[in-house]
Amino acid sequence: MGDAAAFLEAARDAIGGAHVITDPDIVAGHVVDWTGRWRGTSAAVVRPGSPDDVVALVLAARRHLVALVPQGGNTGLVGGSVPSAGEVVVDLRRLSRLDPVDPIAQQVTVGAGVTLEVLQSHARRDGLALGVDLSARGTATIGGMTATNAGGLHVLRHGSMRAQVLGVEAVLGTGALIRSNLAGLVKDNTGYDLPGLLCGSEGTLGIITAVRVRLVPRPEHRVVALVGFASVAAAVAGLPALRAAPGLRAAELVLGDGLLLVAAFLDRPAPLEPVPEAALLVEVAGDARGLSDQMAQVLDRLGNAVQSSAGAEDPVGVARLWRWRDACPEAAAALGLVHKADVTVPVPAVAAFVAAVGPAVAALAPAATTLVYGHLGDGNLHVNIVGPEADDEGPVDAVLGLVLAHEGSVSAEHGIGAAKRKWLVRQRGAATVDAMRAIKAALDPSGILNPGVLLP
Ligand code: FAD
Ligand code: 2HG
Ligand code: ZN
Repeated sequence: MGDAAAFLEAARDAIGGAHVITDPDIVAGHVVDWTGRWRGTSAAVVRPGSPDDVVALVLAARRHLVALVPQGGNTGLVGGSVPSAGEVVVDLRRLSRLDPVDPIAQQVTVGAGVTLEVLQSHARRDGLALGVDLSARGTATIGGMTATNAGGLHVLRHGSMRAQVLGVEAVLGTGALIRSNLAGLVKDNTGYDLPGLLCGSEGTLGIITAVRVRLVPRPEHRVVALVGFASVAAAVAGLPALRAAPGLRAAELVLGDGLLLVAAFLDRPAPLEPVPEAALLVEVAGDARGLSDQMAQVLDRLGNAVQSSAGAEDPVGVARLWRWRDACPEAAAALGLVHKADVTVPVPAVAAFVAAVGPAVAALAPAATTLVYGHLGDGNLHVNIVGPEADDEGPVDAVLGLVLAHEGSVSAEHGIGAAKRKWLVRQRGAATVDAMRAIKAALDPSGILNPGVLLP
């Protein structure tokens, strides 16, 4: 539809030919996602090095009617970062600004292309950390995490990205460069909250170039226990006992078949014997005083509900125990192409939902393997289905139908992407989606930003 050749010429003029990449071998690395489920094609990858570069690219894209897909670490799991219809990929990783941490405000401004891991080691020098953590930390970027409103492992303590983001610098689909609260004011009720709007906008309204985030004190110590329960219902019933611990930072669920799968993947014996129906990875974190006592009290309050447990207080042991949870996505991927459903249901409905998922998938795909793990404290479950062909949406649709029947959400933390567009109206209602369309039309009037994502 657009004039791609004219766009690429304008891009070369604006950001330099070295950053307009058409080499098919390099482009190929940008058009498939982490799961291999989402694939596309593109004529080029452009790599802006400054906000002004991004402005020039967006204006050129408008002029020549060429669609763009913003891309950070390409670890998104809903197909939002790959070009589904020949869009040009905008690789944002050169936006690597890393301002000094403000230790008084406990905030920092970083470029969109900075990875979570780099931000964490930067903040660590001041005894601080970003409150969001996820196992793709070495690759996922702060821009991508903001664009998806990423959640992760510590939401029950610190909230998702939207709770960390105070200010944003972004280039809207109009080509306008906005800087909204990069000073990091905690209170600023002057009109619409654009940083909040860009959080979770999945690259459809603007290209985020930098973010001002709040930081939290980095806990000096962590105490972790992997606790086995006789059932998912027993694990859910244990949540109040966990929440009573002031240092609680994670309550992650892995089912027994998940533990066995990870054991095979890591080539380790199962961590608990007998292997329980359900296990919770519990972390309390803070300064050293009293953490062991907090964990002991948690186990005490859980009482007979605990079938077995394994604990660790030293960094190596803590990391080893965490592998039982954070290796779940890799272990699932090792089985084959994974269909993912990232969902929330109200916490009291988790056990009923988990019980219903396996049969719902098996009814359509009897040979499929279904794995469920996730962030139990948030009611956020990751249903991973291996077996169906890449284009067979039936099993995931069945899972998402169950989610709505349990009054949940079809996307907890990964976003809508390309994967769940058809569910948006059912989830949010036509009037709300119309309002979203009006926002999209105002901020991206030419429809050039991620046109295959989010809105149906
Ligand atoms: P990308 O994948 O590159 O992009 C994601 C979306 O954001 C796309 O729609 C893209 O167009 C848009 N985008 C990217 N950068 C920008 C920008 N600068 N401006 C505007 N739009 C942009 N997610 C969680 O929430 N919690 C988890 O616990 C978690 N764990 C994960 C574990 C593994 C092993 C993997 C592979 C993924 C995991 N994810 C998790 C998903 C993923 O890491 C997050 O969605 C992350 O926020 C994506 O960041 P990214 O830089 O890779 O973004
Ligand atoms: C996690 O919590 C990520 O591990 C990935 O959000 C979820 O693999 C998944 O389905
Ligand atoms: Zn997750």
